[in-house]
Amino acid sequence: MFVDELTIKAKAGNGGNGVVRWRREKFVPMGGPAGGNGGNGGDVYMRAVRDLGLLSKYTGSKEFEAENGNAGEKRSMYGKHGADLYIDVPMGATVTDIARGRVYTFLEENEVHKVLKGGRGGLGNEHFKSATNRSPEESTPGKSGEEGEFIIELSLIVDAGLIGLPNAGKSTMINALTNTNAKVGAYPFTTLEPRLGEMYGFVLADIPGLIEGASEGKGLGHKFLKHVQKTKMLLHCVALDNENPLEVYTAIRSELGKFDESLLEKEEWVLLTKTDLVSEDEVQSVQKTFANAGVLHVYPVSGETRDGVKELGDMLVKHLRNKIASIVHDSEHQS
Ligand SMILES: Nc1nc2c(ncn2[C@@H]2O[C@H](COP(=O)(O)OP(=O)(O)OP(=O)(O)O)[C@@H](O)[C@H]2O)c(=O)[nH]1
Ligand SMILES: [Mg+2]
Repeated sequence: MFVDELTIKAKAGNGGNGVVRWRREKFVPMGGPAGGNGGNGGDVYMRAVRDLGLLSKYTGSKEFEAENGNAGEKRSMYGKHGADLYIDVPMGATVTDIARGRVYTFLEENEVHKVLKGGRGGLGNEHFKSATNRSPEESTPGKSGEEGEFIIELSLIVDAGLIGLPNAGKSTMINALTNTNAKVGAYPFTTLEPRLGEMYGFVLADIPGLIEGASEGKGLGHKFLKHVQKTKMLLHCVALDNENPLEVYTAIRSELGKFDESLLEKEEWVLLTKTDLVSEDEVQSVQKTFANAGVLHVYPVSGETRDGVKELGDMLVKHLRNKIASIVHDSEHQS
């Protein structure tokens, strides 16, 4: 399951207590103060890692604690410091410390922010020794570590979203184009949650199948159309074993438009999938039908035999690179 928002609790370690101890020497009943200071509690850090699916792994364990410092010891020895804790968050995440109102962003791999400070260790009685007080009975307790609740959000910028009817071959296609391993099934709604794959640094999302009525909540559609809104472009899959591919295509377009008219403005490439199931003539005739309807970016592919997949991947990467270059160019000109 893809999780893009999660709330966790974390606590830095408490400082260890300072202690009251006395030097023990033969024939000296009270050899002076020798209680050590407590160790500091561990701090809590967050660290960005390259794992977009990371948040789903935290659903069982949402509470994190750094180690406490140990109490001071006899013979003036410090207690051991508690170990720091590193919580991994996916690269691209924004983390909000709810109570303190602080916001951290994690843009680079291995970027680290300290989010909670451990409590300082308390002072042992040796610390209070002075010319006027040679046998201090005083010590102080360790301070508590900071606690906090954090919202981790991953507002992913998906470069291209694969959409289409159930069984259109979307999962097969994301598997062929990226490093992911989406479940493929010969039945509708195999995919229940969006799934991400990476292709030369670009993020593709396999969106669960849409059906007529999706914009009103039929099937799984409604919930996932908001993910479609966030993508930079759409890869609209239409299987060639449909009786009338153009009709299928138009039906999905109409659902997109009903949900959000601006989705129709979003750049879209049509992938005519399952070319291996029909003749070459058939492929060409469907392409012609799309062209006549004014749909120009149409690419026939087979996820099964991988015919046309490499060419499609190369074109897509090149296109996305240009697209980003032009966005950067535009924003530089505006500022
Ligand atoms: N012959 C052939 N079969 C394909 C091809 N692509 C997918 N299939 C088959 O079509 C069925 C559906 O494929 P999926 O990739 O699961 O389709 P999907 O669009 O992800 O379906 P949902 O997740 O249910 O929306 C499976 O039985 C696949 O093996 C293809 O290029 N050729
Ligand atoms: Mg699927």
